[in-house]
Amino acid sequence: TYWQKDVICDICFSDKDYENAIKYYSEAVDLNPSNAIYYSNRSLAYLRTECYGYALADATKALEIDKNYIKGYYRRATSNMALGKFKAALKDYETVVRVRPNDKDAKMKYQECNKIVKQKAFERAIASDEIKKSVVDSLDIENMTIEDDYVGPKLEDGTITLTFMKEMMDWFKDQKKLHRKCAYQILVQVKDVLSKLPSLVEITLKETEKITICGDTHGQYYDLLNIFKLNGLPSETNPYLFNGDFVDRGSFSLEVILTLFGFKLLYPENFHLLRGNHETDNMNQMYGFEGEVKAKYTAQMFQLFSEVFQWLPLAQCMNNKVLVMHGGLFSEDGVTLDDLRKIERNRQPPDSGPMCDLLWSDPQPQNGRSISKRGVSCQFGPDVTERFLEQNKLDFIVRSHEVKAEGYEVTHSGKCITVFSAPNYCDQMGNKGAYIHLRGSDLKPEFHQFTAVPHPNVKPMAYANTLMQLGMM
Ligand SMILES: *[C@@H]1O[C@H](CO)[C@@H](O)[C@H](O)[C@H]1NC(C)=O
Ligand SMILES: *[C@@H]1O[C@H](CO)[C@@H](O)[C@H](O)[C@H]1NC(C)=O
Ligand SMILES: [Mn+2]
Repeated sequence: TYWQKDVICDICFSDKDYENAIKYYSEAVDLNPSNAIYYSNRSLAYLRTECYGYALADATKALEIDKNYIKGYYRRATSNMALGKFKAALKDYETVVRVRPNDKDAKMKYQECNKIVKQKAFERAIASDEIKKSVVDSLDIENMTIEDDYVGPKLEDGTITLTFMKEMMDWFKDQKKLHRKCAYQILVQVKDVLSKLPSLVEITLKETEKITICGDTHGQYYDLLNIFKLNGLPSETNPYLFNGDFVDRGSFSLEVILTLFGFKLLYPENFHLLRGNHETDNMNQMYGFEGEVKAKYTAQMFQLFSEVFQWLPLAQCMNNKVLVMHGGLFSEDGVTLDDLRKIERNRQPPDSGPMCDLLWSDPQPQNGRSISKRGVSCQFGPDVTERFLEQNKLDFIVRSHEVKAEGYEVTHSGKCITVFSAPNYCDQMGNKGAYIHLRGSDLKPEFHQFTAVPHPNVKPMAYANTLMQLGMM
């Protein structure tokens, strides 16, 4: 009965078992397709599992059934916010304020969203005014003084050393702040290094060499340290590839990204970073990284991060056989490695096309392509993967972007591998993390799993936009 389903679904939500909640609400929707609450509640479960496209569709459906259902407007607004469609979100908050003029909460949400819409309009206005100047040109790093009472790590002659990296990691572990001069030194140098890389990085692993591929880390600094503890610190003989989504959600994103950038500078040839969909302005504004940088440093430093992120490469190919990217394959057949080499990546990702797909798409079990559950890019089936690999003479792809219970998943007959390295994602998904070893001798993926370690008491999303916090949806 429906009653039983309601009970089951309440349990699902309290256990944060969103996948099951979605399953049961889907059954409820099939049995009774005219109940707005089922759609609206499933919309929330989709929001929590980052399926913003589906969340938007369900909220819209709930409002079609009952246009006076206030929660439906909130859910649709949150979905649109998550998709970076701020004007559409504002319209829904407007409706709620109109219907409930005395609701303080509604008014607050409306104002928050309105602030973002105005800010975006302002940014667009100045962007078209003149070619945007780099923050680097307005910095006077040489002249920044380090106060005598700062006893943390410093660069020697502006150079990163292994000693500096070890000191910085310990310093961060104790929740201390790196001096802003050092942070700027790292950012300016890493921008220079990244901007010289191609959009598709191509490397060769020798017979005896092995690389470790990690997926999303999402500001989980203590879990990143745990990866280094389990798998060894990066070095010339212990190369790593981190496959995007370093920041947002976890509240130690600055610590994660400065550590990764530091290693990139220390071992430019043996430490690799690819861009994820969260190394972008829209995501950083909603999911915490912008807020975190502003809280710990300044808005100007966030601007520089944004510039650096635009230079992160988009894909990496190993021994001409294994292709790694954050999201996945393409909305159309026929994309070649040469097309990837030619992508002008120094920008915020467009709404469609190969650059968008590399950062956003997901695999699906059935053949063909479908509309993305996220509302951006597409989902691609095993046949799509097969054709792409064949055309480009590749063996398989490795991607990240989706939380997996075991930390990794092998799909498309072994030709599409997902790896995710943020265990117990957002402190609530209960998943394992994983990383992959790939050896030059056979290029066979070897999976290593790990579980979450404790972190200081700062909750995930602590710096996120208030409209994205649970309870605000
Ligand atoms: C919908 O979710 C709310 C919590 O947001 C819960 O109280 C309610 O029981 C759910 N309704 C149904 C029909 O599942
Ligand atoms: C440092 O600042 C002083 C005073 O603003 C200026 O005169 C000097 O040129 C600056 N030095 C450098 C290296 O930019
Ligand atoms: Mn992602």
